[in-house]
Amino acid sequence: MNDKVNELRGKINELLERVEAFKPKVAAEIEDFRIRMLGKKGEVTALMEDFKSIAPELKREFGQKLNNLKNRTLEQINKLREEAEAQGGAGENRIGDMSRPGSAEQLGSRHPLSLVTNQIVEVFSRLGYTVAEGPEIENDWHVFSALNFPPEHPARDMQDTFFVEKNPDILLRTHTSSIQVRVMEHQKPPIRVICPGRVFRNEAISYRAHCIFHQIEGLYIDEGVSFADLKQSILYFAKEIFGEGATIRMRPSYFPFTEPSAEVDVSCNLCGGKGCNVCKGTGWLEIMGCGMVDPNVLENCGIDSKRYSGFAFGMGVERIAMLKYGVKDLRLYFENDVRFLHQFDSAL
Ligand code: 2U9
Repeated sequence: MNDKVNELRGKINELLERVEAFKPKVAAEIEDFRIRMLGKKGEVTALMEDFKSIAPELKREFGQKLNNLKNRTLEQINKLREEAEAQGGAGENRIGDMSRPGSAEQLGSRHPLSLVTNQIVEVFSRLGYTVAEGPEIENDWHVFSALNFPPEHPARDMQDTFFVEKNPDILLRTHTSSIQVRVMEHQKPPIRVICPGRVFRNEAISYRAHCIFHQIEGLYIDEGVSFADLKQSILYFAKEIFGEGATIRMRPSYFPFTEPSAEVDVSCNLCGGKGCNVCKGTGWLEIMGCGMVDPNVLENCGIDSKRYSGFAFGMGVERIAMLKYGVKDLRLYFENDVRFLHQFDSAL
């Protein structure tokens, strides 16, 4: 008799463990489990039958144990059914096949400014340029004085430049030209560098201006570098970025660090040069400034201006990306709204 009682205790415990450990892969398994446990020929039902023949003094203990087993089994089945419903298995009544590969997480995409920067750097690296970087917090020499800015130039004003702790010698660079100055101070020609980076100007933020923006500048110095080399390099760049059909024109301009200087326009790729609202009817879009490095700048950086000449160019990355992707408001670049960023998922 004792053997029978012990066997019954063991069986109840074993079934309880199975109930707790039951983890269905598909919802149909829940119903199979219910039938196996609580159906007419189920294992819990069979124990209820055994209970009838148990000694009266043990009925109380076993009655409680069996009731507990039956209730736990029902609770577990109901809980699993609810979970299966919540997992969207209502129609098909599926819990989700645990062996199926997980659903793909949405991937991030490259920021349009990074995309354009990488493309520009790649174009110039094909022409033999290497990337150079430099500090964002600079001194007056590398941002202004070495670049031939006169002492009273408006860019040196508090209105235009951020000074660090009101020290007139420590400032946030207003252009990446300071990188090229540092390169020239440390390297002998030939020099061919492309310099991407963040720059800072004390401007009110609007759809077309921001106090932080990105520039890419290039510098090429060697013996016998001419304006014709500059023109060909810029034309190659324009065709690579805006398409084979792109043409350029140069308009005379002025910068303290280049002489002669020019603004570069590319033919409007939207209207094919006929004139539209993007190019304001002119058929041309302004993309960069450039020029032959002023001999004073070469000398300031320890390069013999009688032996060497060079050209330099500079462009705003936000502007190039606006023209390439039709971005209308510059502030979008800094807000990181995923609805904006995901539009560039498939961009190169
Ligand atoms: C050295 C010598 C010369 C870099 C140059 C420009 C012309 C230019 C602007 C374009 C739009 C800046 O982002 S922007 O506002 N840049 O027009 N930059 S030539 O000339 C240099 C640089 C370094 C040592």
